[in-house]
Amino acid sequence: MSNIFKNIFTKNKKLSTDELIVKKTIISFFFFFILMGAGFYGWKWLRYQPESANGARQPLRTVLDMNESLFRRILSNRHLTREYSVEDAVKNVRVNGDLGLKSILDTASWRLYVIKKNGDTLSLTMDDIKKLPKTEIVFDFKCIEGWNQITHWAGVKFSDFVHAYGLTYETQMKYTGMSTPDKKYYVGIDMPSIMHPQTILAYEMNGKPLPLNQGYPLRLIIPVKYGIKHLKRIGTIFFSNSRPPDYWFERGYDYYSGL
Ligand SMILES: Nc1nc2c(c(=O)[nH]1)N[C@H]1C(S)=C(S)[C@@H](COP(=O)(O)O)O[C@H]1N2
Ligand SMILES: [Mo]
Repeated sequence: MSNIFKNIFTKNKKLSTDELIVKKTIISFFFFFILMGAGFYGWKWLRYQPESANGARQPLRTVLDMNESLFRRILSNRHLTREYSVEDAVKNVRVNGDLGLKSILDTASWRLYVIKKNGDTLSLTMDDIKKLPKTEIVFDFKCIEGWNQITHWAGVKFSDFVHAYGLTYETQMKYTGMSTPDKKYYVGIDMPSIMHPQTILAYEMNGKPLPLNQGYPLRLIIPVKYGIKHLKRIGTIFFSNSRPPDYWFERGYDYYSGL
């Protein structure tokens, strides 16, 4: 036995099949234990790292942020989401979250409030929004929970909206924030994504006004993002250079949530 050990680790020695098997087994075990140890100590190390603002361990958050900046560079404004034809759109559109939709909506007094940088607030009715050019989009809506469906929406391009209402200065900032009228659901979106040519303030689904549970009277449709960012029942819009609060980010999801 001791001879085998001596032989297999002697340099340039021709080994028998049995000796080769023993040698490979020893080497495999050696690396197996090293990696086990590395995994275990790595995991222990991670557990003692500080938490980032939203509860993820800082090293993990750093990697997520690196991914975000990488994808922002790759998926620039010119990158378009695939569009489908209207016949491809599903008729029974799934209803997912209802955060911020549980309070009763007073449709007559609903306004879209847009907070400007100089402190003024625009107060817009649906008619103000509907008089802008109407765009349609049919795309594959994706939820991070793992489902997707091809859906058909119509409304006003966000980029058309901000220019029509003199919000050009605001769009020089880094982020747009949005919330439901009761402030129970809110999202923050990076400016390149909200200004993307396929991002719309939608008021129709399948050619009809949005149903209440799908965000009547106005919701965000932002095909470059996962479903969590498509805020239903918009109440207020504002702009900021720091990240606006984001409901799911506060619960550990990726702030960018880009596709
Ligand atoms: N106000 C509000 N908007 C919301 C949500 C919510 O809970 N409340 N859920 C989001 C999530 S997670 C998804 S997947 C989509 C679902 O849109 P749908 O219900 O029209 O399918 O809405 C998003 N917008
Ligand atoms: Mo979702």
